[in-house]
Amino acid sequence: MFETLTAAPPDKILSLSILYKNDERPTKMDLGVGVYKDSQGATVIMRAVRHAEKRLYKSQTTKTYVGMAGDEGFNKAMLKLVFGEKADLSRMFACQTAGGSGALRTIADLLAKARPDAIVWLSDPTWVNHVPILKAAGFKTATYPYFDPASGTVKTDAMLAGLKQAKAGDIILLHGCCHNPTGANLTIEQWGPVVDLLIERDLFPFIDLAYQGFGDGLEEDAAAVRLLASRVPEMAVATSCSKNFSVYRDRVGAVILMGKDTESVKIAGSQALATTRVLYSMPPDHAAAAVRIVLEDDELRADWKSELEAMRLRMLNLRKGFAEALRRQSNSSRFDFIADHRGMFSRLGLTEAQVDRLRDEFGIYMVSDSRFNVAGLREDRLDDLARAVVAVL
Ligand code: PLP
Ligand code: TYF
Repeated sequence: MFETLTAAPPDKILSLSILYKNDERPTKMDLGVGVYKDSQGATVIMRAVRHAEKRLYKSQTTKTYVGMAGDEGFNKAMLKLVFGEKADLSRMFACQTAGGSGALRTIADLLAKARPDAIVWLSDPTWVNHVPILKAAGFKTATYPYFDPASGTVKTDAMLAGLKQAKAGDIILLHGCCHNPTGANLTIEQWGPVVDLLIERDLFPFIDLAYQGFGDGLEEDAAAVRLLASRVPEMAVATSCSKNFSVYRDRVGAVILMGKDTESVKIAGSQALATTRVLYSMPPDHAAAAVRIVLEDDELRADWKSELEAMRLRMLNLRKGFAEALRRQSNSSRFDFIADHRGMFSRLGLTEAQVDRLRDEFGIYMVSDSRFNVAGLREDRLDDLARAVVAVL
């Protein structure tokens, strides 16, 4: 049986962590995998989540199955987090999934049942797992222009022109905020024409929202999704709690569907659950229950928000500090875009050979496309890093 197989290529982001771990240089720097780290380099459990876990430990009396859609309190809380406290949820469906990745795959499978011949359009570039997930669901994919490396911004005109190549009924995957890997995002004003085009051309929005709260703030990062919800007839959103609740390994996210009416979204939701049933039957409970406890409790929610805001502001400061260090070391404004970007990542615009040199000569680890994790930067080593970058230019 197994002799028919050849080894799968390694995940190019996750495999960096292994290389980093095996590097014995004390000055090494891990700017690879997208995990938030504090100034000590630690990925701590958030205070409110810790509290909620203790509460859960004391109050939970059974580990029996929760249900197909997971924790319904969690699902409702996620809808409110994404669409706002006062949102009309009558055309919405949500179910808990195993991480944002589980949500992406569930939505992909659901859309493949609904419209198997559609093409899914992805930003150029996009997150490494988008194409494999969509291909696994049976979709053909195509790309629309997105990032302009010369200016570090979104090429909005080219993006709109590219999207015009899509046919009615095609699916457009968009990053709701904090674009991975580029860090370049549409302003809310720039979203307007994109939404107009989706409506005019009958294109289906599929939003990946993995970093709500890491960009401009919890509400601000949901602005594009909320704009879409106010205008398009239908859409799907894959959300993740991995980053904003720091519960990576516990695997919590949600599928959110918005339908034309209550009845159609109910049907679509039942098909989403039929999809998860054949994938893993039911989602894991623990951290979803903890997230629900945090979001339902005024005090814990406030504490979670303030810790998340501190994380966001730390990343913003690191962006400014790193852009300034690069300005000092390179005597140029070439890297100023880093301070304007949002979320966990930006790309330095280095070649693969230059990224290899940073790793081999300086012990600095980043993805081969020169994407670095902002949260992996150390305040006290920004100039060291900038010097190394300039040395390989
Ligand atoms: N989408 C994007 C753009 C991501 O960067 C990630 C990464 O963590 C995910 C989705 C899914 O993450 P997870 O499955 O860990 O929730
Ligand atoms: O892009 C990142 O670094 C995060 C983490 O297969 C990640 O999204 C990376 C690769 C992967 C799963 C998660």
